[in-house]
Amino acid sequence: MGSKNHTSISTQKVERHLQKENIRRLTTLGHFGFECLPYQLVNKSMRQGFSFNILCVGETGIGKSTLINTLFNTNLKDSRSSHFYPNVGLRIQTYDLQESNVQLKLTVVKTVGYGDQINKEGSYQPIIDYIDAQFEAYLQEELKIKRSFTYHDSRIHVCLYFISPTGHSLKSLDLLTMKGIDSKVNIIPLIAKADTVSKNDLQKFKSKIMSELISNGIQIYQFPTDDESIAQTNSSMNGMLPFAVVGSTDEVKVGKRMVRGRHYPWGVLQVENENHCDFVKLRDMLLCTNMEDLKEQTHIHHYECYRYRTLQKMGFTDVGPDNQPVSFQEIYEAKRIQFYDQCQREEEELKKRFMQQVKDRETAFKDAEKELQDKFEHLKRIQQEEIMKLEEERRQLEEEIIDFCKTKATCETLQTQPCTSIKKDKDRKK
Ligand SMILES: Nc1nc2c(ncn2[C@@H]2O[C@H](COP(=O)(O)OP(=O)(O)OP(=O)(O)O)[C@@H](O)[C@H]2O)c(=O)[nH]1
Ligand SMILES: [Mg+2]
Repeated sequence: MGSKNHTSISTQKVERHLQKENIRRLTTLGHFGFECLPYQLVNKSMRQGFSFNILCVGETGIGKSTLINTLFNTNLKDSRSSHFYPNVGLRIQTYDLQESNVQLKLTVVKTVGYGDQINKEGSYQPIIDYIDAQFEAYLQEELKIKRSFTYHDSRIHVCLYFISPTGHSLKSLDLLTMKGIDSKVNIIPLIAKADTVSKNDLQKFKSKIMSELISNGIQIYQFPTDDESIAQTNSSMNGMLPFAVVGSTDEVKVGKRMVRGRHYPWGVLQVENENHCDFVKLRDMLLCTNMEDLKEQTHIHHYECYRYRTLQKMGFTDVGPDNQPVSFQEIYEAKRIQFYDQCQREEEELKKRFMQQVKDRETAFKDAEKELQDKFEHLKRIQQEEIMKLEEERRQLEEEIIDFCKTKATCETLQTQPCTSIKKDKDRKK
């Protein structure tokens, strides 16, 4: 009954749309062949293969590699990370997987050293930078004149965020990172190593996490509910987030069967048993039901936001100041003129500044020259005065010498005169 109602509402919507667009609906008679279009698409996709890019964010040793191995039931050979990296890094690995005759190019990006630093400020920056770099690479490819049709799209389709099984609450780093990336990537939060939390605690922990995410305004990925066939499953799965997962590739014997699980002294935790953990739910949601939606959301939502912001920053817009549509060419022309004007203005400004600098230097040189000249004149004056003084002293000395000589001569004359008169007197007495 509900489904009938839904169909009639969508038919009404389509009718209204057709009327608005002035399109006539015709019922075709006979076979044309375009009913096979979906099969053509399926065949083409099968030939081309699929690609999926997962980002795993979580502390060192939280179980990222084990979970990815469990998801794809393979050993994707990954070395363990050290706890002593000074910064957070990323390890990127790409694999070609095949299931039946479907090829999947899987890229797994994992954090390295996440949460190990004492100062965790900016720990999420390398993650944001990586996501943005993939968007930028895609945008650059899109803007190329000669585009590559074999371009490998490396945009991140989903971020599996591994939460520590503290049973308590989210760490500030979890909140900061998720807040930083929630507008760039579809986040699916996971409680890692959920086998370490009891069933009761797990429920409380899940509710606590969700309420913390909501109160901090963090947007996580919601499984879509617009497709009737999966709406019910998806909406019930939305209510079970964050998924409590356990990873293991070990085969354990349960009864007569070998299952993947973790063997404990008190029993076996079966990874694929929905009563034991949410692993199967995650795998179904991620790989079976919503992989295409995750990719679509990445393209039409997250990438679109990045593209919009980047092109707007570059000055591109769809409408002019008068709210009329403008073409790419018009914007390019306007930008070119604007750029040319700006160059001219900057050149003028540069010239002016240069001239002013030259003038300033000239004035400074002139001032320095004048100062030097004044100093020189002053020294010259002092020297001349010194010379005149010396000349005067010399003249005085010479006069003194002359006076002295005169005095000396007079003295000598006086000395010789008495002697001669005494001698004359003596001669006379004789
Ligand atoms: N109890 C429990 N242990 C797990 C689980 N998943 C992984 N482990 C164990 O945790 C240890 C680390 O697991 P990894 O998968 O290497 O962790 P990782 O996050 O990839 O570690 P790095 O890449 O070194 O950062 C291993 O000993 C795993 O066996 C889990 O769900 N439950
Ligand atoms: Mg690992």
